[in-house]
Amino acid sequence: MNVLFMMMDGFRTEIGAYMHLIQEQPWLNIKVKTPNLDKLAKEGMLFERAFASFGRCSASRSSMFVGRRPDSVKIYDEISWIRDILGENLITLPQYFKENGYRSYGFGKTYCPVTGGDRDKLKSWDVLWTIGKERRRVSWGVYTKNQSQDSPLKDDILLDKVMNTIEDHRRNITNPFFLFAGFKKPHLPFIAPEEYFDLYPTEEMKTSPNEYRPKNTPDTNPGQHHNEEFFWYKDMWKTRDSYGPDNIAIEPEVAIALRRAYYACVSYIDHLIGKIMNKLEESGLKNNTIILFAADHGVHLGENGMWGKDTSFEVSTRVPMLLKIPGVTKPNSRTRHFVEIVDIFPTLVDAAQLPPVPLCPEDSRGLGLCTEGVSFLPLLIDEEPKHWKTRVFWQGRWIHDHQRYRAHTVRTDEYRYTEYVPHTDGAVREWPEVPKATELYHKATDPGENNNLWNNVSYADVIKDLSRKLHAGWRSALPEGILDDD
Ligand SMILES: [Ca+2]
Repeated sequence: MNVLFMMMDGFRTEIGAYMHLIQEQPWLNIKVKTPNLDKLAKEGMLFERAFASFGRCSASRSSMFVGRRPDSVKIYDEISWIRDILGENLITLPQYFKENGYRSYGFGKTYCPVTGGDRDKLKSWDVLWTIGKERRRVSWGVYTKNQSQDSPLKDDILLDKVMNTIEDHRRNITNPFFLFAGFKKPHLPFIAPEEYFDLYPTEEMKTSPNEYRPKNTPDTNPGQHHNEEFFWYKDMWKTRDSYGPDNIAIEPEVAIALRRAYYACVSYIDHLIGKIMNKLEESGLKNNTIILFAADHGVHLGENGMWGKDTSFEVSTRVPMLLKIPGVTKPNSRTRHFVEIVDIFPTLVDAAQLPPVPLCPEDSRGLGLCTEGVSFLPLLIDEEPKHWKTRVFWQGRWIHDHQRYRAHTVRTDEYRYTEYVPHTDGAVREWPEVPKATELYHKATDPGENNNLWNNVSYADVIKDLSRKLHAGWRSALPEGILDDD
């Protein structure tokens, strides 16, 4: 069975097939146009509640490729390299497939930084093509036919690589493939061909429904982030001042233009995915290829008064996930059970029927192969397993008074709770008695996370319980039976 893993860069859960979830994700744009992804969702399983392990590329992707959580992988920036930290004996997801007889292809944006993948050329990949940096001066723009001659869009080049690889396998290669296609869009700059802008007339575009800081946010605002990537672009410099340190909303016409360009990129990507799906179908490989569509994190487009990724809010950490395993997934199936990006490694291994990846011990330093995730194959086989995890975790960062803090979040069915604690290069072994700051949102009544209940006395017991669960960590949240089988 082949594996085609398509990973998007900063893609919110905005696919037509997710729009039934607007009550619990009020930031969704119901007018998004993604016919090809909707079709893929109909063919396989849609994960309604999938989460990244961190709201930014480097940490989230490293965690996904290694199958462990950010405080075990210890990568929070675009400079550090996983093997410098975790050792040369580390076995990554593509490497595991490669070592098990697969031909592994790493195309596009693989690890973060974008060139980081080069350093893993021999170990993880048989064939590697990295996407390179886009040198654009504006935050968004319409890509014209003239430009296509001198500088094709990176994702168009990626598309060619993927199509040619499928064709090669159809013709010549007998080994199964593990093909990782890391798309560049819809990450900034929001540049897409004109026809995709036409799908979103300006007059129909709306600003985000909650362009404000959550109520009861203290002046020492832990939810605030310092990611200014929207303001690196020349056309955004004049807006930077009005955005300011408190993350207040930007001018409505700028917001509308950016949002429109973002959705144009989403529909452009959808179109490319349609082409890949058609190619798989034509080549006769669709019935023996596992297809996974996911994203490394989301992005704020004005929600919670912010622009950009890298926060603990769900608009930054909740990701789309669609999976089709021929002969296993039931068409048009959905699950509400929680899944996390660290689950991808053991799940794909399980789906391809390779030897399972062992569960990591509490401290996995020095271990080449283990995972802190859980295969979610049982959710596909039996949509209502007896036991599944009832909480998930993600991490983030915060800088305050020149001090670095780490954000640790636990998400249950009912709440999102976050503690901000002094930064450590690794898992927190001793939690401070009083965190520097906390956030609590009652997801059941406040899905958009607009009212921070951190100091509301009537939630004191809830906070106590969530804090205990957060400190107990991922092992305490494993589905029953996993630790016993270990
Ligand atoms: Ca990213």
